Amino acid sequence: MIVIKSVSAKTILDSRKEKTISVTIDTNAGKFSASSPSGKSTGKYEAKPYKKNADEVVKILKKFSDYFTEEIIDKFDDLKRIEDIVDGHIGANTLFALESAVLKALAKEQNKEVWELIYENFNKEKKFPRLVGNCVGGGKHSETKTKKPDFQEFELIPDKKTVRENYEENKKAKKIIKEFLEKKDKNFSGEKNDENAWITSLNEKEVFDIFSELEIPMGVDVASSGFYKRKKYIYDNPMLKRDIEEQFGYICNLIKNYNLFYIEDPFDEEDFESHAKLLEKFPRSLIVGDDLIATNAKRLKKAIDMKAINAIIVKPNQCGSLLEVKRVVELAKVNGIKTVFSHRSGETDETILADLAFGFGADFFKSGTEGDIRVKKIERLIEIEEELK
Ligand code: 2PG
Ligand code: MG
Repeated sequence: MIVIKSVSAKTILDSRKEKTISVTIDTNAGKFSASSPSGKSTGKYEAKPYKKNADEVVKILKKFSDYFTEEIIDKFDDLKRIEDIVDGHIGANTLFALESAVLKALAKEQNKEVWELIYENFNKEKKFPRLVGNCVGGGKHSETKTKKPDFQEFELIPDKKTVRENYEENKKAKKIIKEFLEKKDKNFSGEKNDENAWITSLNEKEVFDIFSELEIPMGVDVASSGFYKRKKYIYDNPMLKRDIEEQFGYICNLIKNYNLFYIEDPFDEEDFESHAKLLEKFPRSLIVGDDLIATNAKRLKKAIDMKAINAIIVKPNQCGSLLEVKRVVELAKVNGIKTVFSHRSGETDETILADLAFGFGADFFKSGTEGDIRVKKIERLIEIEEELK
């Protein structure tokens, strides 16, 4: 059992050089730290990352430091005690970092790995998630003076037996895609975006054409709320506007023509109806809700009732609370909704996402294929995999 003696926080820089938060707790089992990532294409329904801002939260948490000393934490669900104390005072990023640090302490004290605090009710069979690897990027994650795809992420989703093999496959494929881009994109400079995906001036169809050469199941994060304004999807490459129906038709054509396996946020975050229409038409593809659901059990319930999606992105810092993550995963599992645990575009070297994904029995794990902080998370999954062999 864990007793928290004190809590402190500091700001650190994420991979985009923006401020985020790192929390350290001092316990009877030692000191433990964890940090939180942050998103750029954030959904409207995400919980606020901070009460005001990261610096402010450092001060607030200091005030709370002594409040935790009475609480005894013995199991995952005891995170409730933490939430009861800080609820409404610190924001989602800080809560996620704090709860992550608590889980690390608890695992250590019980001589377990973090995933072992969770898996019994969720992943008894110890299955590993399949990697969703961001290979080419556009949208809000790619800074460029030339054109770029309006869609945010083009993913490769290999289906080999192990995480290691899928990771190797993604790395190899990313190099091959680079060669294609060098040939087909006269503006290609070899630069990478926020998530270490290739920056290109091609549009989404041209990227899919290239991907089709590889015969690896492919996916896309349209992140369409980012370019939906006044009832129109505003495209830049080429410049045109699509109304809701035209967007629906366009997405259907892409799924058909390119045999897309995975489609995230194809429609605005308010538009459950279009998602439902799409799922009805393509029940064998994964229609994935990210901004649409924002790791929120209530919104997931609505999506289930409306048959709007068959897969959901789980980003713990979208809601902050790991108990909410648990509720979301429970609801998803009971209703046959696949779960995709996901990194954020602004990341830190924190790897607890891998433990959470494995513990909760995630079906997929979305992360970049390159860049230390992204690779670290995949390596943590591989470590768990190889330790269990
Ligand atoms: C997404 C994510 C991660 P962000 O939209 O799925 O790839 O981006 O962290 O910027 O919300
Ligand atoms: Mg997304």
